[in-house]
Amino acid sequence: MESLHRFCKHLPKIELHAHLNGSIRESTLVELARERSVSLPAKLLQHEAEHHDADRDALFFNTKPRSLEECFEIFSYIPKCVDDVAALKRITREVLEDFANDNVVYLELRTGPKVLLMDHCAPEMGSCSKKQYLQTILSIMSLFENQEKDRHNHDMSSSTEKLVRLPMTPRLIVSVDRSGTVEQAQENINLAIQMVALYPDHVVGVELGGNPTRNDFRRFEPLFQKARDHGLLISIHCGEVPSATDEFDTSDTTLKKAYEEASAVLQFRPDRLGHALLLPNDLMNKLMQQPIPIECCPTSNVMTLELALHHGGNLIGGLKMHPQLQKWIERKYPFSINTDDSGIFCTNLTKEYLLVAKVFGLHENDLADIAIRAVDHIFDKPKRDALIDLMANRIEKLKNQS
Ligand code: 6MZ
Repeated sequence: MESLHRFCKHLPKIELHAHLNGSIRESTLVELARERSVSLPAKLLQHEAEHHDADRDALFFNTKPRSLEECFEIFSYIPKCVDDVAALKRITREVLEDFANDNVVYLELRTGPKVLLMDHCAPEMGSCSKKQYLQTILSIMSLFENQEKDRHNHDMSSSTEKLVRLPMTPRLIVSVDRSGTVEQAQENINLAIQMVALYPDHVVGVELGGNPTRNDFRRFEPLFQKARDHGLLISIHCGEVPSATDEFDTSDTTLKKAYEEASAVLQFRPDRLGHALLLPNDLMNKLMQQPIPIECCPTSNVMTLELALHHGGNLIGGLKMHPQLQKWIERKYPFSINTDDSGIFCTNLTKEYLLVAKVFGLHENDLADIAIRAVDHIFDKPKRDALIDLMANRIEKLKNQS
C-alpha cells in the first residue's frame, strides 16, 4: 500500500453523511435478496471487471451505472430485502463494523424509520413499528459503543501494536424522505422528538433527503422548525439538481423552482448542508460570507452527476470536474468528506480521502486538517473536545511513524 493510502487508512476520520440502507454491504444485499426471492436489477451488480487487473487504479474506477435516477431505482429494492428485524440488526451491525474498521472515530448514521416485519419467515408475528425500528438501531449502536470501548481498553493493555484502533462513537440522525407526504414527515419528526427525549445521548438530529426531483423543502419547513425548537440539529440535502443561475433567470420553471428552493434552504440556516454541489454562484457567494458546514460526498457526487462517464469511469477525471470542491478547499470553506452510500458507490472513507488528495494535490497535513475540522460540525457537541484530543494525538503518532 503506498504511504498516502496508508495514511488515509490510519487517519482517524469523522463520517457525517451516511445513509444506513445505502451503506449496506453489496454481498449482504445479494444474500438477503436470495433468501427473500427478490430479483435485483442487473445494474446493481454490474462490475468494472475490466479495471480489476490494474490493481492500483481499480481503486479509482467506477463504471457502475449510478446516475441520480439509477440510484433511486436501486434504493427502491433495498427495503424489499431489509424487510425484517433480523435484516435490520444485521445491516446496522455490519455498517458500524465497516466504518469502525476504516478508522472512523465518530459516525453519524442517518435513516428513515420504516415499518418492517418482525420475521419475514413468520409474517403472523406481525410488524415492527417505526419507533421499534429506531430503537432496534439504537440498541445495536449502544452495545457497539460499549464493545468498542472494552475492545480498545483490552487492546491497549495487551497489544504491542503502536496504532491500536481507536474506539468509534456512533450517533443517530432521523431522516425525512422528501418524496413522502407531509403526514409521513410529521410522523418522523414527532418520533425524532420523542426519541431525543428518551435517548438524548444518542439521537442527535434530523435530516431531509430522498429523491431531489420530488417535492420541495418548503413543504416540510415548519416541521424542521418544530424539530429545531425541540433542540434537534438539522441537516438538509440541497443543490443535488441543477438550478437557475440567479433570481432573475426565468428560463425554465423547474430550474427556477430549484433556485427558489435552494434559496429557502439557505435562509432557514440548517446546521449543515448535504452535498450543496450545484448551488448557483450568487447563493454560493452568500454562503461564503456566512458559511454553513457542507457534507461533501465526492464519489457520490461524481457518480450522480455522471462526471466520470466521459473519463471511462475514472473517478479522478470525474472529481476534477466537481463544480465546487476545489473552491472549498482553496478558501478553507467548512466542509467534511463523507461516503453517502458506501454500498451503492463501492466506497469507504479511506478511498474518499485518498481520491480528494490525488485530485487536488493534498498532503498528509491537509488531510489531517480536514478530518480535525470536521469535528466542529458534529451534532453531538459535548463530544467535541475529547474527539479533537483523541484525533490530534493519533495524528501526531501517525506522522512520527511515516
Ligand atoms: C438524497 C439519498 C441519497 O434512510 O433507507 N438517500 N437522498 N440524495 C442521495 N444521494 C445519492 N442517498 C441516499 O437510506 C436510504 C435512503 O437514503 C436516501 C434515499 O431516500 C434512500 O432511499 P435509509 O436508511
